[in-house]
Amino acid sequence: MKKQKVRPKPRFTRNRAVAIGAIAAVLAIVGFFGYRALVPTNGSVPVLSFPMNDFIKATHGKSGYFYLSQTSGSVKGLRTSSSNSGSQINPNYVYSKGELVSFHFINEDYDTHSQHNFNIDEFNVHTKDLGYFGSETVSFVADKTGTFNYYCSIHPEMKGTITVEQ
Ligand SMILES: [Cu+2]
Repeated sequence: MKKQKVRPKPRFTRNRAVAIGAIAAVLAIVGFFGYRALVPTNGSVPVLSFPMNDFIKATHGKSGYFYLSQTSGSVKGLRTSSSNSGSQINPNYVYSKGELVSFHFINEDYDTHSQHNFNIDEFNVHTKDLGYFGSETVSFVADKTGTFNYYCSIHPEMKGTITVEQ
């Protein structure tokens, strides 16, 4: 009788590799942004899912103070009337209900070095007043539908909307 060779069970299954990758990604986020970045501002426990990441900066130009989206290429979280990519002034964001959203906010107001902050009242999002080149990450769960304002409490002209769709 021919002896059948028993194939050893592979140690690294695809599923295991994916799980290890996911854990590594979470640890990388914690390492980079800190534990607080995983706790949504409108919750108390960390949410271990991949957030929609939006990068937004506060700056100043000829037209005054404004927010500028930092988006290269197409980002699902950023859908505006004009286009889907590039930097946009006071952009209007659109999300799906239930999404975890992370805003990475940075003060790049080279002109005036004024302080800036980033707020969305309905989701309890309030950054500190950040000085020049200060940055803060805030995460929230888009758990209610509607259109909400984000704004800088120091400069009334710095404002845009966040729409959460069903
Ligand atoms: Cu401001």
